[in-house]
Amino acid sequence: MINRILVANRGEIAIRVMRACRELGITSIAVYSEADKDALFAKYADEAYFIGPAPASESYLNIKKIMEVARECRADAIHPGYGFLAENPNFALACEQQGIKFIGPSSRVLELMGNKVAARCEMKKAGVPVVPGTDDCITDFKLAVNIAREIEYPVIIKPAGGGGGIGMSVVYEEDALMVALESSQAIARNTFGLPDVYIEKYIENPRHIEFQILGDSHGNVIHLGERECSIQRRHQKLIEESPSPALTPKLRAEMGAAAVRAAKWVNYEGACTIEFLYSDGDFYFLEANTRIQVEHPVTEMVTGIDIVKEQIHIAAGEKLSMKQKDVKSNGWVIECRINAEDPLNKFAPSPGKLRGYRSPGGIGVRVDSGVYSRYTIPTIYDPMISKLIVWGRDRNEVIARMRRALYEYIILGVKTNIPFHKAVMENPRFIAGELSTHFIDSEQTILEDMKRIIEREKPFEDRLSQVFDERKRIASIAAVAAVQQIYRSKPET
Ligand code: MV4
Repeated sequence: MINRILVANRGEIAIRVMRACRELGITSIAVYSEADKDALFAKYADEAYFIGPAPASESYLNIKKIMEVARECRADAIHPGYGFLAENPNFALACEQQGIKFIGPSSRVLELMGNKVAARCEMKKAGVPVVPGTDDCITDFKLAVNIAREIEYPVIIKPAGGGGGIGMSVVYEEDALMVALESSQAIARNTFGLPDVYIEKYIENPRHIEFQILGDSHGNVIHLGERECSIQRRHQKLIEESPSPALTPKLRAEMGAAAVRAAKWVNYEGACTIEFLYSDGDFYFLEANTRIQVEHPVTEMVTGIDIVKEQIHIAAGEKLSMKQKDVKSNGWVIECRINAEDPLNKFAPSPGKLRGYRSPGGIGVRVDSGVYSRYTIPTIYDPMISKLIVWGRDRNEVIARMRRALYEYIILGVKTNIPFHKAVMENPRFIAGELSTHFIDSEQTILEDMKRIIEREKPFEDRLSQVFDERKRIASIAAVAAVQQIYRSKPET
């Protein structure tokens, strides 16, 4: 039985986990840093403990301190959220040793999947398609030359120690291989403490399609369908959707079966994501994410399944509450990540005080957030304000609804990427479902569209700033009035 869960994370994901706890009658316990004294998650929790200074290394990454609190407050289990310690085998091991249930896979699986060369190797053995490439780390330059010749240029060099694009380098010809290898190894050594790199055939214009997996401690594994996350910037996902416009039922079944095979092969317990590159009807295993992901609500909204609750049931040793045939995808879902960043200044972080805040609502709209009106977004952590997740019966309806919701969203005091999302929701290629991981770079008009949208909204924003004055109490009414005026002055299409 799990009665008390310590949430070793902050922000919206901490609240997301605590909401599941509340529905299950479980006591939620927050840990918070100096920078999060006013944060919503620390107030939402049933209990909250201060764990240290603002830098994550001294608080949210401090295994010793968090385990100390977990012992003192008699937590049965720890939910790590995403980021921070979520995929740290040492943290999972510390939990295992102290008899506190880590809500996630075993330290052994974290270790295995954390090494991308080992993961690739296991997936090959499991019969999951991988990109042509090396089965081992590159030990010498001659070997690298031979392998690259065999798989043919372009190739991509990747660090074994980490995903996320850091230290990756695309090589188009043999002359550039040596320099690229050395630079990747240097970056890998510095960032992951492991210089090992490996080589794969470079897939030029792929889509990123990932499958949500649930596995219980009795060996049952199912998938909850896919999410397409092709719209990214610098390896940061900005928009995710389900289903993927690229998949046919046949491909979905094949990729889903491969993802289930992958998880079964390592006896996966908990929720995880199997990432694939997809191009021209072919798909290749990329990485396994051994945690709850930022974009998990997309799957929740399209299947109706509460993934965090399932994680908790699985951690308690229960069997999955549904079988593969019970999983049904209904309609279409899009998620936009709303960040405090300046879209006209290369999306530089723009933290600060939210002088006015009103989130959208209505049918089919979900907002997962850790902020509130007049809250100051700390500079020291990532600048995500919220995730706006919208459901529609089909893709056209969900796009129209997302646009509607984006225009209802009032955020004053910090710059946000909402204009970017508005521009994408009216982009012809996006509307046609023609996505790829190079979408943002290849759509030249998005920047111009954003500028036009921002210009158009300036007068309303100035007026809104006045009515959101702290002494006034009519902010919501003003917001609704402004929405109508802004939304109606759409571009002449
Ligand atoms: C690739 C690739 C093309 N070919 N591997 C980037 C982050 C990491 N998760 C894997 N990444 C890629 N690996 C091969 N063999 C292209 C990318 C890639 C990418 C992947 C998913 C989403 C966005 C991306 C943006 C640029 C490159």
